[in-house]
Amino acid sequence: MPESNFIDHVRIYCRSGKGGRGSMHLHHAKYSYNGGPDGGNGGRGGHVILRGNRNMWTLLHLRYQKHVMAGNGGDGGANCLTGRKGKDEYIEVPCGTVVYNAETGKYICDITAHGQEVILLKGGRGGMGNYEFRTATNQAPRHAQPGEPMQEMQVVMQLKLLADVGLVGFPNAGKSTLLSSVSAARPKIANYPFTTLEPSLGIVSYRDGKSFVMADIPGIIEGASEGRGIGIRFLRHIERNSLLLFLVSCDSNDIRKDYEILLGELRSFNPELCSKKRILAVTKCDTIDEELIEMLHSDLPDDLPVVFISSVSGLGIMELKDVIWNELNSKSNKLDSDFQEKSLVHRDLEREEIQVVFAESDDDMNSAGSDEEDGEILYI
Ligand SMILES: Nc1nc2c(ncn2[C@@H]2O[C@H](COP(=O)(O)OP(=O)(O)OP(=O)(O)O)[C@@H](O)[C@H]2O)c(=O)[nH]1
Ligand SMILES: [Mg+2]
Repeated sequence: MPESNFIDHVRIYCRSGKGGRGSMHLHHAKYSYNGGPDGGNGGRGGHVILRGNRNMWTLLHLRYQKHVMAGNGGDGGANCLTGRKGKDEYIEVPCGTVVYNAETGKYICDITAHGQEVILLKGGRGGMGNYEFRTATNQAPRHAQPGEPMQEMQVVMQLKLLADVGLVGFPNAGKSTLLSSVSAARPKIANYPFTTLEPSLGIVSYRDGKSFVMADIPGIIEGASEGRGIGIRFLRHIERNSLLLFLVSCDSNDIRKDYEILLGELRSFNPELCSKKRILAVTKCDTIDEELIEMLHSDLPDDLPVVFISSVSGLGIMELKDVIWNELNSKSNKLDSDFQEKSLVHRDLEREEIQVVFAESDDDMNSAGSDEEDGEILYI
């Protein structure tokens, strides 16, 4: 099998730059013998910054990048010269990337929007030169500060695709066929299990130019949570979807039982997945007649809407889109506006674990050696 281009998990060592030393210097010139202190401040070390990029879909570009190291700040100089600022390092990541500390497993941050920037590791502040320490009673201070040290961390980045609807079903249920019939996505389709080995996204257009995003993931089988099949690793890509579309083929012996097996596997991966809105689609209905469809109606799960569809003949596809759209926009599926402003994701993430402070109110960055750009940079 050729190596896949879909990379959704990378581990990188990151290090910010250390702050430059403040200078201890006393001015000395031909006609100004005791010219006083003039040691400049050290420059701040470079930050390691994460930046969301909507043109990226995987973490492939980081696959072979094992280290990201920002530049060190320059030392201060005589004549009150401030040291140069260390070069910031930007790590571009696709929207939907979650970052964890690799050693502790602690959640660090979540990049959800294009252009969103989060300082992963702050560069050390530059030390103050002796010019800053002059006072009326100490006119020639002979000390200056060293720069702050660098910070380092091993981080794990995981991509969780951002889609509205996630497809869940056994292998061969017709997930990829549905995605390719309702969107321009062209996932591989074939009549054998595990055709799909990596997730793909498609934009489904709906009435009046509206659209939503659908994610196709590899099929899961009974026991997937114990590692059977290709396991449930890919289920994290539907963690952010606000709606789950279960697909069960109409030739199944027991549609209700199949649905319950799928639900059970989801539950053992993450019980919260079961709190999402669900829809069941019975697929491949072009292969059975209307009488059989009527018969199947009698034994269906009753806690969710059920639609009979065929991606080949188009049967029930419009009805399915209507049901999806209504569920996506139903009141119970909306997050409060306060949360939506901050994030694109649909479901709560362990947000309480991160502390974010906006640059404007960040006083501790106003000390020597720091010259921050304006903008909405988040500090963690
Ligand atoms: N007759 C008919 N065949 C279908 C329909 N949908 C899918 N199929 C066939 O079912 C087979 C499996 O379809 P896929 O879309 O690859 O199934 P999948 O769920 O993506 O399977 P995996 O990727 O292996 O998990 C293919 O041979 C499709 O042609 C349908 O609506 N009608
Ligand atoms: Mg498939």
